[in-house]
Amino acid sequence: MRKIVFVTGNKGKFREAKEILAAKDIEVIQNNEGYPELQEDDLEPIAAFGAEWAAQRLGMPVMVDDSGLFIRALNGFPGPYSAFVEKNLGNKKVLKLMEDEKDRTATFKSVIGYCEPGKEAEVFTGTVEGTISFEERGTGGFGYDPIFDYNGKTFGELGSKEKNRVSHRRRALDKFFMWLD
Ligand code: ITT
Repeated sequence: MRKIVFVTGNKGKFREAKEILAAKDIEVIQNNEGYPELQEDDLEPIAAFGAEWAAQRLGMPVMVDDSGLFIRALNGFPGPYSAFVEKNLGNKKVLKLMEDEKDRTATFKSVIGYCEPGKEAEVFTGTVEGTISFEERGTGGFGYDPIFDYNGKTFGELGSKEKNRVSHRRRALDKFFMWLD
């Protein structure tokens, strides 16, 4: 079985990746020592740099997942600042920012960076389109899941099985797996 170290401090991301990759005979091991996150508008260079940095440091095949929520009416905010905004503002304040907005479309994006020591990183992007709900709904998932509405249910209401079938992370991991194969 292939072993990959997943460098992330986010338990929700790790749990989902583990569930998705278990079906593919890949064992993922969590490492929460972090990596330097570049300040960029796009997630791809952040994931590529992080994966290369961590692979060099750990001497093992490494994956990282840089993700974020891009809200159209807010010109893509919080985007690459999603972790900071979640920690310091939270879902209620994001909903407040969206109070008067009619266009509620948003994109969840996940970029998997993968790197083997001495090689260059590969990146795999997955997105899913939805809308920002008017209130938090559901207790499943993590982070922005209670305010991300996908076809009438938030990711917080969907349950992990259903979310993992359609999510941005699933789509990025599918591309990664096809490449590994
Ligand atoms: P690591 O960098 O340690 O992996 P992080 O939580 O800091 O963890 P990011 O920098 O990629 O991760 O920030 C992404 C933010 O978006 C963070 O607040 C996540 O909780 C949130 N997020 C990412 N994927 C999500 C998902 O599937 N559902 C809900 N929120 C998500």
